[in-house]
Amino acid sequence: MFCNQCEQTAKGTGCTVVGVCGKKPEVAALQDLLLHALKGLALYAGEGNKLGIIDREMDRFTVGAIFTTLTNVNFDATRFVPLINQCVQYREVMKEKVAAAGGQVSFADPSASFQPAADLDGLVKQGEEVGLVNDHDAPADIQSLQQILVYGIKGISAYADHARILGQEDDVVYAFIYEGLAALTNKDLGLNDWVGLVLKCGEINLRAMELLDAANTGKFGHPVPTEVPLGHKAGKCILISGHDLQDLANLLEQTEGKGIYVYTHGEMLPTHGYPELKKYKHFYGHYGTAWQNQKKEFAAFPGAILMTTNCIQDPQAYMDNIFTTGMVGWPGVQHVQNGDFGPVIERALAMPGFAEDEDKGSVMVGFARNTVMSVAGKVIEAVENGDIKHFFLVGGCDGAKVGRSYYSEFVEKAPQDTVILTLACGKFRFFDKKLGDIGGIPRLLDVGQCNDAYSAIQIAVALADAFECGVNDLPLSLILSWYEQKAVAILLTLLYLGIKDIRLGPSLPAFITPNVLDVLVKNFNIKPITTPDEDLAAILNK
Ligand code: FSO
Ligand code: SF4
Repeated sequence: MFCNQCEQTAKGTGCTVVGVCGKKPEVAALQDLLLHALKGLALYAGEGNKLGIIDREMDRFTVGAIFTTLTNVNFDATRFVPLINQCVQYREVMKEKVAAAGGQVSFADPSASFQPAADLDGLVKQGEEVGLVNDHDAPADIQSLQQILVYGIKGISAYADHARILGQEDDVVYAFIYEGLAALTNKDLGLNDWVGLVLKCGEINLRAMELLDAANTGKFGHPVPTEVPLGHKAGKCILISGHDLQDLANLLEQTEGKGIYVYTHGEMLPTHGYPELKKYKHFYGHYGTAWQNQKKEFAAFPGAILMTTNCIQDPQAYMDNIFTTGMVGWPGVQHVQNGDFGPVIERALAMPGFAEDEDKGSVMVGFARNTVMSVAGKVIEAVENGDIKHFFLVGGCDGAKVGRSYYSEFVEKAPQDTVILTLACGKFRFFDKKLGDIGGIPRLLDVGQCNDAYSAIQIAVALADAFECGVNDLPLSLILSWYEQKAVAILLTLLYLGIKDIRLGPSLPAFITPNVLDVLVKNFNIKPITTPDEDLAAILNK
């Protein structure tokens, strides 16, 4: 196997024996094969698009299938078999439609005519042969850009899948996914073509994130400032993790009146701020911290656990209590489908629950774009009279690396006249710190999940408008932590928007070559994090 798609990749270069995440070589091979099959599908879908032939079911299948290949989503080899077969079926149907309309149906790339083996072992062997890298003969910099594109497309697909579940879709998003995947079969593209595709990936991701923002706020309302208890109530309980709001809504509806309290874990924390979710009295509080602490935290949870999206880890110690849904999978874990969480509820009722109430304080959520913009006047005044000197967006994913303590130290050391905006699971390093306020404006503002990066971008754009300057001219610095492929897509969006001076850590992606990095540094002044003291001094004394 070879996989280098996430930040914790082995030795900073690539997982080759088994994934640091727990991904087995068979699963890596099946994911590679699924992507191979999807490239073949994309060739015909791209032709179909040119002729106005759209197959919405195929589009939805495609983003969901890609979502299964993201880090920490699906570790269950058996789940890839139907996906690979369905992909080829969709390809053949599209091929027929394109042929009937007089379009091009002859492609030399092996992915266009790939036929899946009859069984799992055969598929694994096929996957080992196709591998991850598209064109071994291509120069290293082109391979690097191809990988950035694939990982960016994975991020877009995750957002597009979330958005389409709530009824928000756009042809341009699907069309780009096909365009990008099909491009990977083209050996004639030069460096500039690949740079163009990578930036277009950022542009399309902005649209995908906009759709998701519209989906979440349209269905559940704009988040409002909300105090979330970190303790618990005596009684039966369910813990929900991942990012999917519709799954949470279904769970809340199905648990109402059953004497079960629902708690969030990890990236589900910001959901407490949505009016249509917080209305449920039994939607009580937040339990635990970020994804990489789940083994310890889940093992101690006295109820059922539902994993809706990434990031799942090996659940051996609580196998009977955990359930997956959507694209998530782990061999042997019960998978519940179609929003029917009966088995999860049954398990929660059979488990002891919390014996007594415990107060562990609280945190505030709900500072997404609508809330922040509603106090824009106050914020602008505070900047103009010097009460707020600088904004930091300290956002991104968390992970297990020691170097990630940089982010908590950065927030602790940020001067009193600065405001910290945060999003995604990296916030758990400092989410419960009491940073106080500046004239009633909290110094720590939780914008939401990594899925809410659009909201943070909108806040920055609104501030730039108010100050009649560009985003790069604002007293705002982005201090980002990355882990997996959604973060790659967000980073590409920020580059597409021309955002400069981003500080990125805890380490730079293994799939970026020195030359590609050089282009990023020259054009966007992107830089690796150093130490909190050094970076704070450099930013504030500029
Ligand atoms: Fe974290 Fe995992 Fe949200 Fe990521 S839970 S690490 S970018 O998958 O999704 O922030
Ligand atoms: Fe390794 Fe990350 Fe790939 Fe898992 S997802 S196999 S940890 S690079």
